[in-house]
Amino acid sequence: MDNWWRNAVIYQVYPASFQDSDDDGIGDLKGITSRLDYIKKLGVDIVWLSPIYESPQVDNGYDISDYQAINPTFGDMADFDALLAKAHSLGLKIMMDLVVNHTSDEHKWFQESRKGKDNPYRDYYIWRDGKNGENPNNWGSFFTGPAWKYDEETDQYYLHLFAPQQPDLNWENPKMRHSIYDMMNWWADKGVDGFRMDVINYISKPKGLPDGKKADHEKYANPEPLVANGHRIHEFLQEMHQNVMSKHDLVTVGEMPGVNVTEARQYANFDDKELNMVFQFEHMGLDGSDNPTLGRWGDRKASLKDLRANLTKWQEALSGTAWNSLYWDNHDQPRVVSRFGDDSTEENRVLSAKMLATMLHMQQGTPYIFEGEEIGMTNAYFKSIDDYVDIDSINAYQQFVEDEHLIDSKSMIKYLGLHSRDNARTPMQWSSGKNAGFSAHDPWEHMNSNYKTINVERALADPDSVFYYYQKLIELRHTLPVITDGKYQLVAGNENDEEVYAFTRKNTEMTLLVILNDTAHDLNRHYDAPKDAKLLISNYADDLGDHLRPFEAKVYSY
Ligand code: TEU
Repeated sequence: MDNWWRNAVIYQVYPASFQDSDDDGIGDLKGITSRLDYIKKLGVDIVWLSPIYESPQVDNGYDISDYQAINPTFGDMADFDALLAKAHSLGLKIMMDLVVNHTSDEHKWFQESRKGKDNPYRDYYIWRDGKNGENPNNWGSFFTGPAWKYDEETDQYYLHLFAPQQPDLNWENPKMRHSIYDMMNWWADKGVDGFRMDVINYISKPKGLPDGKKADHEKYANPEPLVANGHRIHEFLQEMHQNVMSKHDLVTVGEMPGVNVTEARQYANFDDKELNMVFQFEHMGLDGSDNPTLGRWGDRKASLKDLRANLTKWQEALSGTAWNSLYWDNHDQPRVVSRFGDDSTEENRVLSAKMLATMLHMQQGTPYIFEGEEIGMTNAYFKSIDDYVDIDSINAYQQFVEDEHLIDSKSMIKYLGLHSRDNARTPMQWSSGKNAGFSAHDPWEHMNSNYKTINVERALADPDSVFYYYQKLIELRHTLPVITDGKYQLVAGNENDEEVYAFTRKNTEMTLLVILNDTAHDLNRHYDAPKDAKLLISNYADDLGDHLRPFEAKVYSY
């Protein structure tokens, strides 16, 4: 239980949207370096950089064409070295995004691979013959359409679980695997402190690549049940650990759609054979549509009951065995205050952002903060499909509205406003000045129109801001061991409460009682805390005991 990252807090930077230093409308490394003092002020320990590598940017850098070069719009390797040095001088660690389920189709390995069946790089990717002139199997891509692309050159198809420009690497090939480990060691030798591993539980594909299950009206099967947590995944991660992680002091987190607690206990086990922690997705799947074909494209809200049951399940199942990562937001998710909170008034935005922060930061695990979350940035709610730039949003609109007529355009615009990845990717709101101080140039992605009210400048000037609340939560984690090691327990009888979430954290020295009003109204609840219990943190200036005000969050210690 003594690893340094266990009481750390991680801040995610989405490079294109953080800070532009050369006024081309796209954020860059120099921009990030210039804002490291701000990140340090928040009090976090580690900065996770979404991909900064050379990439044609079909999927905003998750399509890498050279793992050992910097994308020119972000700067060059000297800029990276300067960023790393400045971060280290401030006591901040740097976690890199590692995207090794697939590369870009412009990566030299793929360029070679497609040249011929006997090319030394052929088996770096997954090539198959068609079946009667059709795709090798019925898998669909996560970005709509089939997961296979025909390549005339050799009359075969290659697998791409994401965009056609993101061919999947063949992890069955030991040479390919060792090329990845060499690359990881190269970065570790350079001094980076960890890796966030993109869809890492998808790398082991099932033997024979069998068809997936699909409903009759669906064209393609969702491959996730077949590719997630595949039969060789633990072997591959253990091999990676032996070749890379065991040789350096690194923090690792695996992004794992479709992971359950049983698998997570093995991936992130204290025996330290694979990864330090995983990003699970279950709490991100509680809202959306009731129609499985539409997935998250709906407007059903998550209930407190479901959310609490899920968070509690993960707290309990990993306790004492493995380590949780805690997150609400990232570059793929809508803004938490718009999703699980209330952004309809300024007052409720601030209160609910703090309440949700308390809910997450008082749990056991390593918390992640996505840029802008710490000032309570909201969804952008763009009004037209032309405002969207994310491939996932554009393709979903195309499929469900234009091609299949499953949803009308007005509804889909509403659902995009609730769930599009673009909601997270609007530029960071630094000030009320032009383009929120992000860039003098019009940004690559529209600003959220509320930047004059919600921005860093205002947050830093207001002692009651969401920013200082996050700062306090982080400081508490760093000073009170109970937040890291205390046992989580729901308050008896709380499991069916539809309005309030209450839990305790307890170690041998201290107990914390966390009380969260998840509604926009006043209510009463009685919880037993000793008379001399101290109010550790709250989003209200005073304490009315059993009377809870809208979105009131409070933590007692005793
Ligand atoms: O995300 C994996 C993933 O689960 C998403 O692609 C998800 O399917 C999508 O956001 C719809 O919810 C990772 C990255 O975080 C994402 O940005 C990349 O697009 C994707 O992998 C491919 O690299």
